[in-house]
Amino acid sequence: MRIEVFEGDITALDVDAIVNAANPALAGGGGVDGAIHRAAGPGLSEECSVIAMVSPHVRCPTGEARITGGHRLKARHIIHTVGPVWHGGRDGEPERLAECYRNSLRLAVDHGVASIAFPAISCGVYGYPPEKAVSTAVAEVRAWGDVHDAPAQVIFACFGESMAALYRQALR
Ligand code: AR6
Repeated sequence: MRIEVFEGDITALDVDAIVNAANPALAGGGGVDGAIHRAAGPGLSEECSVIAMVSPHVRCPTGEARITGGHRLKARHIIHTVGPVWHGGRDGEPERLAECYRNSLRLAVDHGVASIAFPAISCGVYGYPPEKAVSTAVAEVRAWGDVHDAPAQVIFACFGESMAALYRQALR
């Protein structure tokens, strides 16, 4: 498994799958979710709207993942996962965030994805401390690659130099 850091807009990447930091309704929103929905076009919302609800307004519970087509993106697939909202770290946030990475990688492998890009899940609106989130992201991707079939290329796509530096440091 080759792990890389990319600084810039995840929607521009020519990979088999990009991961979206979504909300439980898969309704679109701000941040990376908004960027992905804008770039993918209206077909993405239509596809999300027919994904089954597991409880009122919840198509994807926190820590789980769902897959759709990439629509107008170069990426063939979008894997939507819902990160935890940070409440101080004692509310299961680290385990939920770890599940986001594992469940996304499981879906990726099941769909024959050879290259995948992750944003910094939960590090924006959801308020997860970036250093902690980056360490979980790197640890989970590496641990997955040690024991499961895995995409040959994993990219951590991030906005800003300071976020990229955190990933590079964690990967060293
Ligand atoms: N490419 C790469 N990274 C990006 C991009 C982009 N185009 N845009 C933002 N980021 P956030 P969350 C970074 O808030 O915290 C949405 O409204 C951003 O700088 O997108 O999981 C959803 O609908 C940050 O480091 O996701 C949910 O309601 C990281 O992506 C909620 O936000 C994640 O920030 C999810 O919140």
